[in-house]
Formats: sequence, C-alpha cells, structure tokens
Amino acid sequence: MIYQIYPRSFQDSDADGVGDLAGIESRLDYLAELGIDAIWLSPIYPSPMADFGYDIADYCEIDPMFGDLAGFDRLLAAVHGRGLRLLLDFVPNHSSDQHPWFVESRSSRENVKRDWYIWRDPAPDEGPPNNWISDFGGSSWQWDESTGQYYLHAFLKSQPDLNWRKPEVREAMMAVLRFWFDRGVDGFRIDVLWHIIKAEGLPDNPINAYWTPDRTQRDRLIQLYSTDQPEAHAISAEFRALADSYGDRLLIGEICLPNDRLARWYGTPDRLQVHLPFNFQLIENAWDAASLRRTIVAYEESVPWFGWPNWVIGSHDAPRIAARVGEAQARIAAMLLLTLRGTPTLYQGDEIGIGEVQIAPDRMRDPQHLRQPGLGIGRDRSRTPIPWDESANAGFSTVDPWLPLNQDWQSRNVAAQDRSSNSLLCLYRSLLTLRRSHDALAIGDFTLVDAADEVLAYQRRHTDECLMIALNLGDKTRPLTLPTDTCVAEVLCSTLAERPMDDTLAPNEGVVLRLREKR
Ligand code: TEU
Repeated sequence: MIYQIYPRSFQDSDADGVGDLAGIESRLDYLAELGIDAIWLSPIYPSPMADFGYDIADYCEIDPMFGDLAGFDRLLAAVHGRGLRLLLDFVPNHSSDQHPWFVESRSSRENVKRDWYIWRDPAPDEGPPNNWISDFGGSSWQWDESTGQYYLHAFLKSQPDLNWRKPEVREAMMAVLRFWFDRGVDGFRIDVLWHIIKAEGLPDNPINAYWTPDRTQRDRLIQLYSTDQPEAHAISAEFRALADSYGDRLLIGEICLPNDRLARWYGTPDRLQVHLPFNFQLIENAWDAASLRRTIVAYEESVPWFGWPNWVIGSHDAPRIAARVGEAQARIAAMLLLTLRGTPTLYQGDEIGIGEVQIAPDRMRDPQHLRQPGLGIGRDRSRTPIPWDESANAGFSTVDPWLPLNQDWQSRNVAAQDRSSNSLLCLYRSLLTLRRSHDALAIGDFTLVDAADEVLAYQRRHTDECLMIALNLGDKTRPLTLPTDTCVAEVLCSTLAERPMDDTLAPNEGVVLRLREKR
C-alpha cells in the first residue's frame, strides 16, 4: 500500500506551523505499524508555494521550510531502515515562474531558454493565441509586456508550462530524475503526466456542449488538444526506461482519463510506460453498490494483461472520503480499498476518518478555490493538519498550524483511535495485516459475486484459497448470499465490532470471509 503524505500537514518539528521532513521522520514508527509499504511525498522542493509546492523553483533542492538535502538523506535512510520505500512527486509539466529557467526564458526573445517554455504571438485580435482555459480558471495564456508575447500555463500564471518538444528540456528533466534516483529514491508520482505535450499548432479546444455554470471554467472546453497527446506516451516510455535502468523503481502517473485512454499509459509489453496510471474512480464514483460494481468490472476489464491495477480513494485534491460517504461507510470504503485487486493508495488522515472540516473564509489558502469561489472546489478541507493527540495544536505543532485542525480533533486523533480497538485506525491496521498474510488479497484473482441489493460482493482467489468480501453499502440488514456449494470457513474481518452470527450483513457492515466447499 502507498501512503500519501502532504508534507505541510503531517508533522511540524520546528514551530512554524508547517510540517517538515524531520517531522515525518519522527512519525515513521506510526506508518510502519500501520502496515504501509511505501510513502509518496507531495512536493518538498523550493517553491514560492503559490500552489503549495506544485510550483517548483529548483527541482534538485529541498525548500528550507521542509529541511535540507542532508535531512532528506536522513529521512530516506530512516524510511529504508524500516523496510519502507520513498516516492517523490515529480512535476514535469510546469515549473514556478521563479525557476531560473523561466526567469531566463522571459528575459528576452533571443534568450537560449526562450523556447524551454511555450511562447506565442497574440492572435490577430491581440488576444490570447487560442481559447484554452486554465485548470484554475481564466485563459491559459499570460501576456508578457516586456517581450510582447504570451506564455502558456495549464494551471496558475505562476506555473508556466515547460516545452517538452525541446530536447534540452527533456535532458534537463531526465537529469532531475537521475539526481533523485542516484540518491536512492524508490520512484515517483508524476504530476499531470497526460498534460506534458500539447498538439502541434496549438489548435482551439472544442466547446463542451454539456457545460453548466456549476462546473469549473476548465470544463467549458474539452481538453482535446491540450492533453493526452501521442508524443507524451513516448516521453512516459523514456521515464520508464530510465527507472528500469536503476532496477526496482516505481513510476505512478497522475492521469485523469477514461479507462480506455488511461490503460494506454501502461504502454506495451515491449515498451512499457508507468507501472501505475492512477485510477481515481473511487473518488468520483457514486457511492452505491450497483454503480461501484459496474465501475470495478469496467476498470478490471480495461487493465492490460501485463499491467497491474490500482485504486485511490482520497488525495490532497479531492474531498475527504469520510465527508463524502459518512462515518459508517468510511469503514466500508477502507475494506473496499484494501480488498480490491491492485495497489491501494491511502491519503493521510483518511485512516482516522477525518470528515468535513469547516474553514473560515479568511483562512482559506487554496488558489483553486480563491480563483473560482462558490463552486465548492476548495482543496484546503483535505489538507488540514493531522491531529496526533489531545495536546495543544493536536501534537502537530507547538504553534497555530497553517490551516485549522478538524473541529473534532480532541476526540478524532491518532492517539485516541490507537487506544480504541474498534476505531477506524485499528480497522485499517487489521485490514493491512490481513492483506499481508493472504496472497488471495494481495495478488489473487478478482471475480464479482451475485449479491442482494445494496451489497457489493466479490471473491479473491489464489491457489486453493478463496476469500469473499461482502460490503453492505446501505443502512438496512441484508442477506449474505454465498456462492452455491460453499460455506464460511472463517470470518477473517468485519467492519463492526460484533458481527451477527447468521447469514446476514448488518447495516453498513463489511466482511472478509474465507470460504470452503460444502462437503
Ligand atoms: O493535480 C492535477 C489535477 O488534475 C487537478 O487540477 C485536479 O483536477 C484538481 O485539483 C481537482 O480538484 C495536480 C496536483 O495534484 C495538484 O495539487 C496541483 O495543483 C496540480 O497538479 C498542478 O500541479
């Protein structure tokens, strides 16, 4: 299992209200005990923090807010010392406008780095070169007065897009990957991988006829020419070749596309791309058994035979799972995430079920929200600090944290859940232990099983072991139907403290059962 750490909000060690590397190091025992395999760190590089680290000013350094390279090496050694892996966030699509490459690029039209970024003359009407809209709202083009051209930015104007058609850019970025691989990093999550190349000629994107004003400005257009270009797949294959040259390293692609197009990012058997194109469908899917069933089957069918599936249920960009499905179903979500076939990614804080967090308007920091208020797309609510215990500032910091804590932190914190054997945290630990001790869960086949309404049921099989998972997505008691000629050999886990001793599922109950043939 991959555990995503949002470094600003994990643990502060130097009393500035923002988390840091030494803080993470001090909490590694917690992660090891939870039973994770790898940590993915959101960006820790020098950054003006306009997009909280996704605007990078130096790809090969650590922001002083988080520590320094020596501290990073210590953290990496400590992670490895516990038998865990460390993945970094690689942000190839754009840099910060403070990156020396961009500073040079915008200095004059003749600068050697001018076309390291995407500069264009205005359209005949003096407006932007095309109709593209930034993910954070407004035109994707920013006018530069002193050199009389526009530059492209898929996100903030302080995040100019790099020009991946330029060989020098590719070489510089490959050197970045080598820098971290040489230090011993186990892999990368690659930010907006499907964005990195734009269609030749930068044609206008088509209008989305289904757009309504409750959706983001970005969705006014279909991102046909600005994303998912064939040339980006070639670059993805180059990343993989480099990673493979180092041996056992992992590449995850952050890619938001439908199944058929997502699957292409695995590459082909003779030219592999990323190991795991992130699968965000559990984040987006309606929370009901029938549609989850369809989603899971369609995704399973789309994964090529040489590829390995993965599931993500939360992130620093998405609403909290517990806020979305509620306290009772957050336990079902945990069981689903950890029993599906494929690598699960868990976002920090979801293991204690942090739900909706109220953030006063004057404390909101996310540029996505601040630029398009009123749409409910703010990401701050998923980025609040981890409440560790009942002490001041929840043990996260000795000072007021950069974002407020979850309102219920005095009861919902790691220490409290550690003490209560019935907590969500303990359920996560049990499920992770189960996953480790049963190959059927870790690597077994997946088959859907017929089930009552509102129940999602499937089997996982490996050699002679057959496990069945049954999840009651509703709040009524439901029959627990076993496949013909089988009976329960053992109840390996229930999401509830007391499981009814009959062939039913209690409201909001999920179970992992070991089946055997009836004799
Ligand atoms: O996110 C890319 C991305 O797809 C987001 O725009 C997403 O659609 C949105 O946040 C959903 O609410 C990555 C990072 O994860 C995000 O934090 C960055 O802001 C973004 O790239 C730019 O680097």
